[in-house]
Amino acid sequence: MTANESSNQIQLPDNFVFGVATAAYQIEGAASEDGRTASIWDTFSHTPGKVLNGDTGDVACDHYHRVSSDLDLIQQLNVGAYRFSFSWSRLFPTAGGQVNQAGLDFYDRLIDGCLERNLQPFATLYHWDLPQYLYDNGGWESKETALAFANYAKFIADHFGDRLHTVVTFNEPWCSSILSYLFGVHAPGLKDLPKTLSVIHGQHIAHGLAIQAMRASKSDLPLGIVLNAQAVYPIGAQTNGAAVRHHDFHNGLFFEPLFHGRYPEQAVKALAPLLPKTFMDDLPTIAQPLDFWGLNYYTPTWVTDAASADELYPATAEVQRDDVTRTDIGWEVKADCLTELLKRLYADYSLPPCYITENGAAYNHELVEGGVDDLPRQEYLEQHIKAVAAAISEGIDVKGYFAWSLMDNFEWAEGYSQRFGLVHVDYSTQQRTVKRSGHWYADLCQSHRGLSPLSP
Ligand code: IFM
Repeated sequence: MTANESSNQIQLPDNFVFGVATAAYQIEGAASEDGRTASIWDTFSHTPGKVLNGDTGDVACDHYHRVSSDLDLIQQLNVGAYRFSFSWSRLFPTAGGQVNQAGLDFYDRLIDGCLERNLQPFATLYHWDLPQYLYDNGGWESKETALAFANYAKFIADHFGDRLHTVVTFNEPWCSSILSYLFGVHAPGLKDLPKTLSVIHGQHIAHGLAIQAMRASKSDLPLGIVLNAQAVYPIGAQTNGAAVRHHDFHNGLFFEPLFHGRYPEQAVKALAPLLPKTFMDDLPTIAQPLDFWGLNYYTPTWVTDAASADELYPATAEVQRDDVTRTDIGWEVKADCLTELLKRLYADYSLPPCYITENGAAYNHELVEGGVDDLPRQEYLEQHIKAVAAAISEGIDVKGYFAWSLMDNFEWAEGYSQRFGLVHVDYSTQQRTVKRSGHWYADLCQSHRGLSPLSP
């Protein structure tokens, strides 16, 4: 079946947006250039043993120097939107709020370049790269960081607001709290539950203050947040309780305060002594009305009760199922869970319209005779876009889909070992090659948008 034949079978609303997504630390490089200072990810990746093979984002995809040709590449994929993140420490390299002109010029070039190519710019303020000077001053546990974030957000709305299509405050705050402060996998690499709870809460306050600041600056700029909600399933009927606790902790601690102005009752009961003292008072600041939210989905989560009865709430353990299809990073492929997750979230919470802000697969196919034949990624994307179409046909308001990722990049603790791109990157030459999946996606976007084919 040709790309056009298979993609034509996907029925989506006419105004549905297709895009590709990236994040600053994963692609920009130029880590010490033009005034940028370190973020916690520079510090972490330069700490031996934290990232596979000692990889860092120092050079990454060198996007900082190649922004114009990378935007041409995005345009060739026929997408209508580009989702990227700002590097906070490139724009505000030091405490005190002085903007870095070179950083500003870079993002002006990026955003203007999107508009010149008819790409809607979808911006993210925080994709995990907290300036090191803010971490050293208390990080997300300190209210001062939340206030600095609100000032940064206000600056973005003031300066770029009339050129941006949407802005989200945080990308996957689960990762920048639980994965980073409880599981120790991401920067700053801690394993501390009270700190984790205080970071979750601190990021929520920062989100609320930033939304208020951006609304005051530019009231018609669509604002949201991106959450990597887990599609949680019990591994057997006797573990239903574990699945409920897991959902409450890993999803509820985010969805309930952000959308309903409360924390999940059972979680609060279990964790009360560890919660920040002011957590009830801050809830009205946190629960700001949003214009949309973003869902990042990759794989389902199967859970059971923790092995030891002494484990702290939620006292659950994840289980890897046998005999399932997995991507090269080991994540189970199961597209119907995306449809079910959307339906469950809209049933449980009062949510505004949604974009799928990330979805994609790590497959490490290499360049062979000038091409990359990554059929499994193409199949993954097709199944998941169909799962989105199924949710829409059942009444869920999904406005768009962003493939993760535009190109292979720095995959956090996995370094450069896992390739998520529609475009292959040869890190020794920085040569970009559109993979089979990228050509398929370009065909899909072209037929969806009714564009005439671009010349090669
Ligand atoms: O690479 C990440 C991205 O930064 C956030 N969402 C998940 C992707 C794949 O792990």
